[in-house]
Amino acid sequence: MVPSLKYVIFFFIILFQSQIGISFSSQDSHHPLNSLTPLELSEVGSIVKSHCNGNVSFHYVGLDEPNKSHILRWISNPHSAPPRRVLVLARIHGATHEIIVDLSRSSVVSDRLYQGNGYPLLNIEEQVAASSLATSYPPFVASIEKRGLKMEELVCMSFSVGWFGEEKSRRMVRVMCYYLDGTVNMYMRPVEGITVAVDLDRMEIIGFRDRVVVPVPKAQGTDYTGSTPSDADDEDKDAPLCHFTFDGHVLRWGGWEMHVSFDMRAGLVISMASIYDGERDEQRIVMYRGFLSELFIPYMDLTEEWYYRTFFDSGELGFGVSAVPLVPLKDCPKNAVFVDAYFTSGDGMPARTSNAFCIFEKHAGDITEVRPESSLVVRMVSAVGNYDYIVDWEFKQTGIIRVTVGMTGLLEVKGSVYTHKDQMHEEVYGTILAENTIGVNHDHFLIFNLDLDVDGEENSLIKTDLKTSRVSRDVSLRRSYWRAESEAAKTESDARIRLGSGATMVSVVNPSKKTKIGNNVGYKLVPGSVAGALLSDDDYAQIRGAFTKYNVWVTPYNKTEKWAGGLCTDRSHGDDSLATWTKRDREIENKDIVLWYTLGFHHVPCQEDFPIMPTLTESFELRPSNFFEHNPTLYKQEMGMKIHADSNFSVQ
Ligand SMILES: *[C@@H]1O[C@H](CO)[C@@H](O)[C@H](O)[C@H]1NC(C)=O
Ligand SMILES: *[C@@H]1O[C@H](CO)[C@@H](O)[C@H](O)[C@H]1NC(C)=O
Ligand SMILES: *[C@@H]1O[C@H](CO)[C@@H](O)[C@H](O)[C@H]1NC(C)=O
Ligand SMILES: *[C@@H]1O[C@H](CO)[C@@H](O)[C@H](O)[C@H]1NC(C)=O
Ligand SMILES: [Cu+2]
Repeated sequence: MVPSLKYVIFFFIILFQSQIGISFSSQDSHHPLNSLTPLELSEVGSIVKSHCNGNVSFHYVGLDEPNKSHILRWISNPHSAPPRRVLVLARIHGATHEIIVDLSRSSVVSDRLYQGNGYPLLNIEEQVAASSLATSYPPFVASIEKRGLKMEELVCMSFSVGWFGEEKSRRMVRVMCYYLDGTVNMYMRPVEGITVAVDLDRMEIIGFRDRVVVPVPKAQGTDYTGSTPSDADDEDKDAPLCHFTFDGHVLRWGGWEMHVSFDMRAGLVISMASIYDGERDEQRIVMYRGFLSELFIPYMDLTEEWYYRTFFDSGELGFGVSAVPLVPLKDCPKNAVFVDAYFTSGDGMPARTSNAFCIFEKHAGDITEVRPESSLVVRMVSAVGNYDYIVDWEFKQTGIIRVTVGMTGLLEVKGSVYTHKDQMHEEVYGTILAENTIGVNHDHFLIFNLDLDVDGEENSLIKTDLKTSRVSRDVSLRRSYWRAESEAAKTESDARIRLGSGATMVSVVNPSKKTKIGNNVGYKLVPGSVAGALLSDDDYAQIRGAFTKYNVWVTPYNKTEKWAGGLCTDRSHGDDSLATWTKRDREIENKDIVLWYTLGFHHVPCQEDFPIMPTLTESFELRPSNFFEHNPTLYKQEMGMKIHADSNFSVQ
């Protein structure tokens, strides 16, 4: 949520990286969905700089992905590779530009002024620059002195400020400072009561208010030791060596084959995941694309210094940029393979996050028919401000895809005058966790973009309701039973689903493919925590985060509809978002469709979350449902490991 020390450290990594230069050779494969290499990023940087005579700041650089039809054509004919194009969101003379660079032609092919509301991701450099303005601003210095605090013990950070109905908003942040002086755990000692607003384009302070003096929480009891050895270590002792192959992008394991890439906004992107069906002797596509589209974290405190905290961690800060280097044995088990990631920093130079992903085979405790089930995990950890999100994409031999999000880290706490619950006679918007420390209530909503192509592109969403029926005496001695009533969603409005109340099940089927005994081939969504939005529809935060209103949405595939909170999310008005796109109520039956799923929960902090939160884990699954003729692992056992040698689907 909030730029953290890690950001500051990152900043140095970037500086360091720009010195090293870019001698990395790209991987052997030339898959059109491959992550942008440092060489390509560097080339994009110089093409854009010369295109606009230098004065440009970079906010997003990512693959302008080729049309799906072109990718599918390329699979059968590797000579028809689509052009390698890159989307750049840049700020030039106070305006946002959407620039497309064609790397095959080394030129800018289009440069469009972004006309919508909202601004692109904040880059790290401007966040650092804005934060450092406060400490040299005389009124701010006076406020710190008034509180009896030492300037040199302050660490300041920039917070995005949301949108509250104003017609035209400028790019700005608010700077919030924390006090070290005896703790390494800076988030635990907020300096409350002071508001510093910074205009990012002019890089100057445009607002200052010292409203109220609140005691800074004590340092005592806020420290924790960051490194605890992973409990995964023990269970790995007898782990066999890797059974997967990975050429830098294409991952093959246990019949699964997929493409793994990195985007500075989304982080990990899984493409073209297919699974070998031994019975049909065929590699069958399941998911064309899967990634975390947005994270929305609104806080519930109405005071002047807090009300605006309604963060969009992906669209405002970048979930990929916030990836932290994974530490072997601590963050990933010993059989893991690590992958570096590259992104563009604000000045257009490539920057590296080493060990941004790890890939490993996991031998789970889950037992399927007495056989231990193993799976393959692709992991990334993003430290978006105070929280660490651990995202695992796990692929099982049973055909199940499980996505797990672990959350740990530090709460964003608020300083308070109270030292005991009995003193509180006004609303504090949270829980008192320690003396002078309130953990403010908030939500975490993570929305995934899941372009399922179950055995081909044309799919339908099936809603199944379990309904109780009464039974009359002349039919049976039973008085009731339940039956499954299924219906295909015809248009987008049929596919907006609130889970959790009643027995609704959701699956994606291929209406033109059936099993031998006649069921439609499909995959079902097994949801995890299904918290829904509690804010009113007309609350500005909720207008921007309206995708939280339903747990499930379906859209027809459209490659520009990627980001649930819109392309330019910072200060957005909610008019370019999943909730507005679906108002067109397009047809989605027997079409190439995208399933959107929101994993969410409400967080009422408790004392055990202080000073560091024990990992909270939530997950969901995509599970084959009449996709195979029977349990696919049984067939694999019979066939031995034939699967491996034979998988010959796509690439290179
Ligand atoms: C990609 O598809 C869109 C819409 O279907 C089309 O307008 C566009 O020309 C296509 N682009 C390329 C490079 O084929
Ligand atoms: C670059 O643009 C900014 C904002 O428009 C302006 O303040 C600055 O003076 C420009 N710098 C140069 C070197 O042109
Ligand atoms: C794709 O989505 C964008 C944004 O919603 C829309 O403007 C565009 O018309 C859509 N394209 C197609 C081919 O439907
Ligand atoms: C794998 O692909 C190669 C080259 O396209 C082809 O010659 C070979 O027969 C394929 N093998 C299988 C098992 O499909
Ligand atoms: Cu939380």
